[in-house]
Amino acid sequence: MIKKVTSSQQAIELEDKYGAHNYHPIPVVLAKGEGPFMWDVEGNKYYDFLAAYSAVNQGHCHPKIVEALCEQAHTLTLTSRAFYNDVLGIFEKYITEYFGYDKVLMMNSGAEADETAIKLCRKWAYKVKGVPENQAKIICCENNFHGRTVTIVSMSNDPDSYGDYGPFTPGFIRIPYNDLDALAEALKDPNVAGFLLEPIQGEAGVFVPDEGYLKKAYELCKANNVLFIADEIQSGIARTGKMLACDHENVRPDLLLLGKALSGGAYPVSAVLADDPIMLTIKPGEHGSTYGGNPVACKVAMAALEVVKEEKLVEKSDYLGKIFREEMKAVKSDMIELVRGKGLMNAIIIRPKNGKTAWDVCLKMKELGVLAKPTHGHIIRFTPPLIITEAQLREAIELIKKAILSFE
Ligand code: IF1
Repeated sequence: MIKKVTSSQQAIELEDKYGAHNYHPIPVVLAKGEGPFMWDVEGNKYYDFLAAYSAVNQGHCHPKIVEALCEQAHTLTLTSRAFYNDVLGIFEKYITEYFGYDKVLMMNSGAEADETAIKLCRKWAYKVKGVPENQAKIICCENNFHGRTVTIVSMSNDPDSYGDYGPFTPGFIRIPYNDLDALAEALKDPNVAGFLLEPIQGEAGVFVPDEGYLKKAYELCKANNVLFIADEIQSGIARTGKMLACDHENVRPDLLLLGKALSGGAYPVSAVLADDPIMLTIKPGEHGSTYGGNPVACKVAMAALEVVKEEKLVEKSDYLGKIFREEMKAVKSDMIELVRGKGLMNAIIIRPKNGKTAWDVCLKMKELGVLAKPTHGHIIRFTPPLIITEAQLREAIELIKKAILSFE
């Protein structure tokens, strides 16, 4: 059995031969991570400016999170929910007080959190709002990304996400993002039970809605007895310079979806938070998951959330994000079409030049020691771990500038 790859090339060949071809990664093979850094098989060091799409906000292999993982892994890893255990209730109290909700339903992946929210919303529609059976509708947004299950891609307008995966789940109304008139119109349908959105669209390329959009959208939903469902799986946990992106407008979602950095990149953990009138519509045996809320997941997530507060990641994300956008906006290159974002959730829209694209910029960045990856061809997302220091951020910014200016 191969115990360790001897080269990056060998690792790439193994994946090509034995793994599904459902990704096209940047050609780098990582072997170690620590804080804002990763090292490849040959020992080259990189700034990680993706942070696993904002799952590693606390930095790679954070000692406190790894310690929590290891300690519980040596004690009790999984009981299933057929029985109680001595960790879940403690964590449920911790996370519901942390975010200010009555209850939490623990799952594993972000997609499972979205699926859970869709089921909770429909259950609430029939049991509380009084929508006729099987008539509940959920409003979603153009260019959304909520995961990759068949029901979730039923909401998608991205052919890469939904292509050849039909037949699709009915009951979704898709409207333009950041468009209150479209929302008001869609809300006229009495069978609408929920509005599911990303407070900042991540995969769409860090699309920040107009100031006031979230607040007004929330108010429109309340006026029509419709649940406001915030998918904060990417935008949450201090990423945008607030604990939640909804906090920028003091909006308290009826359903709050968390994942990714909820566990600091150490373990798959996701959660849906809601108050009793919504959460208690699901009765025993009506939803669940083998690993959902397992003792390791809970200990890891508790440590990951403590790190956010102890290391003041909300304040750091806000302060460092302003530096990033200011520095990148000052770059004199016609390859930079637009710089946008909030906190350390940013993106640069790249204007192709002499046939060079965002992909070429990312390859050059890799050469210089910074890792990021384009989305939708021409947009590069920059989401470094929030524990990066100002000095490290400024060093990485110089390397990013150098990569872009190398095409001048
Ligand atoms: C991949 C994208 C980002 C998410 C939001 C739910 C989920 C995600 C707002 C589902 C997951 C991940 C999926 C990952 C790459 C990454 C991604 F490029 F796919 F679209 F971040 F933008 N809600 N996003 O961003 O969470 O089930 O993955 O835990 O598919 O490679 P998950």
